[in-house]
Amino acid sequence: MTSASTAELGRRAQAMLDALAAITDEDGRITRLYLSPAHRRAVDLVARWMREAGMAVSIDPLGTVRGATPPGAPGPRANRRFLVGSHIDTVVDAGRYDGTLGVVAGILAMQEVAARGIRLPFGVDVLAFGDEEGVRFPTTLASSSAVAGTLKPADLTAADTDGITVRQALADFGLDPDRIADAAYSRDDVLGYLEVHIEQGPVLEIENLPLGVVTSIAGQSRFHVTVTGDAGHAGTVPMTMRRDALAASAEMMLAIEEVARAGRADQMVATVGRLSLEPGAVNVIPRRVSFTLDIRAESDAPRLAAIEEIRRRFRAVAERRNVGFLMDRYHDTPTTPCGEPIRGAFAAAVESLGLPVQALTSGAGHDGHAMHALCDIGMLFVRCRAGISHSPNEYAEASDMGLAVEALIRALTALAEAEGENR
Ligand code: HGY
Ligand code: MN
Ligand code: MN
Repeated sequence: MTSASTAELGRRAQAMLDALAAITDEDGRITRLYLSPAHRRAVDLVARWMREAGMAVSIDPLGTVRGATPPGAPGPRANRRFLVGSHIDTVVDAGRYDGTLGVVAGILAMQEVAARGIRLPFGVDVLAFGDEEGVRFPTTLASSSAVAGTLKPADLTAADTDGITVRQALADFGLDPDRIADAAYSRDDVLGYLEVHIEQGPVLEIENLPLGVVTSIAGQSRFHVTVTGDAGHAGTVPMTMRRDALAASAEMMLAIEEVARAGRADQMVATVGRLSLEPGAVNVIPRRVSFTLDIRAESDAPRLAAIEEIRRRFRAVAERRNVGFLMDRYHDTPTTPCGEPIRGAFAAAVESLGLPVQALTSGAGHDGHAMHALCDIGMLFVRCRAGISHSPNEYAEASDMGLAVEALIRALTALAEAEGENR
């Protein structure tokens, strides 16, 4: 059987990513939010690719597209499966590689395994998740949590800014929100989860390496913060008598930045990504401000300590300025390790390509956070230009992507060989 070269695999990956990038709900930029019309079109395209790759395709109750290879070669694990995947939802004005590369790499890898006549001793499901970014709804990782069996019906009550709940959006998408339990795999059936993803950071480019093996995914906490003061006439209320919710929020945001900067040694980062205020008139003192806080660090203790320090500083600002505030945590994921045997299989695959094995942590969150509740996870990072992501300037070389597909194939065959020793 002819093997596609890594250059050919890279070309194929780039063409598929370009086709997905054309599917957006906003002209001129890539925006494909969970359960949106663009997500529906992307689901249909990915399902077609999986069928063309010879996989049995299904859409689960959370909208995850699943492509299943036939069971493995006869043996003790023929009916168990490795899961390979990532997400096809995006942020607003996104790049074309974040998430989609992991789905495309999975499809190309399985197509190539079949073309080479490789009989793995286990099955493989390729999964295209729809809610990794958590941009439309105040949830995140809903579709991979459902696969892992940790999503609760109450999680479907989260509503987007138009007041549409996840439950309603699932029904509008043609899915049955009462069947989320059907999305869950049984632990006994799953051998592990593998994800290929762009690094979204600068390390591989600095080290001049195309691939890296992930050791852990940074934990993250997300909050809605609401600050309440008094509206008032911009021309008549003296500065010393104001309860200005926006000025107070500005001081709180600088406190967030100070606390995060102090946590540099723990790779701490904190971001206020969304802000809204009321009433929003040029000559009215803002009465109410809402903003989001996303805080992460390489390990859990410093992140949790920083949250308490931020809460303490918010309290001091609120008292001094006589405003009220609420700090509502709506997402919290612990630091997630990438374990053996998958991490070792990715390392062996990278070495077999004649490349040094660069281990690195992930500051970005991934579906692996959720999948770790079900099984061991492993991630392979692909170099991306200047580490840029969540931006239309996101870019990965086709040759690096081709190496990643080949490394995924070799990681699965390494896991098969390891499997052979267990017979
Ligand atoms: O926010 C993250 O880290 C991921 O891209 N959703
Ligand atoms: Mn991603
Ligand atoms: Mn992302």
